[in-house]
Amino acid sequence: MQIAVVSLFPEMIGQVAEYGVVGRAKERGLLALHCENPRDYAVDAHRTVDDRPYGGGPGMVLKYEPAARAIQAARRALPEGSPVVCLSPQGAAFDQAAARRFAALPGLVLLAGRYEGIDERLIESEVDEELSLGDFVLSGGEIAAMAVIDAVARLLPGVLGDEESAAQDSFMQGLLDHPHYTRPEGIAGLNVPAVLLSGDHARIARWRQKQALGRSYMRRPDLVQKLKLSKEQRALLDEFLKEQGQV
Ligand code: 9D3
Repeated sequence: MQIAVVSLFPEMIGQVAEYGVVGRAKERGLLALHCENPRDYAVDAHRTVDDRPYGGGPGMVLKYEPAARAIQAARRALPEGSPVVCLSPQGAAFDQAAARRFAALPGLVLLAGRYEGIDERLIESEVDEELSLGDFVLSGGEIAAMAVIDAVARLLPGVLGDEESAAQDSFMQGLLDHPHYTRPEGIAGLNVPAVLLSGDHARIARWRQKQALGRSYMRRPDLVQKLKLSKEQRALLDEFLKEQGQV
């Protein structure tokens, strides 16, 4: 897969490709990253990429022309038909379904904004989709683009080992993970739940499912609401809530 990022801070994007899963994907030739900087397409003496907002107000706006040229250059470097996705606070929520959708493409252009915003005409004429990481304020789209690159790279065939891939699949059942423990058995007056030391794999699986359901219900009721719980899952959740003194 090829991903091109249009950004005024391409050095930031380079960082994500130096470590961990994304680094491995690049090394193995499964992912290629390409950056275009609107600054390189600014033609005036000051290489201007921003200007004051029409209608007044604080901050500056990313200008149409240099950014549009950078997007065009990014498109030329990528397979025909690669969509342009803009990272912006106005976007729909980026989620695992979007990551899966992108991982199935041969190419993807990510546009990371800076300043107070982007000239809306750029979005109208060059952008296929706007995505946000959530309801909090970042200083620009670069960190969001890096998050998308990381989430997509892990889904490319051959990037994760078999075990990691299987774990990822089971995680995406739409529930939060169960708690994890490692040695020592006791620390800070806290012990590992006895069931995890029992060697009884069926009981352990049942306990983990119960914890996953219970934590999801407590912390992310929206996730549980989206699922159709089986009879067994409903019983496990009831058991969890009883143990918590919630029922
Ligand atoms: C404080 C400035 N805000 C005034 C209402 C507007 C604003 C403009 C630009 C807020 C953030 C940004 C820069 N953010 C992104 O480019 C961004 C982002 C984010 O801030 N939160 C979550 N996801 C994303 S994706 C891109």
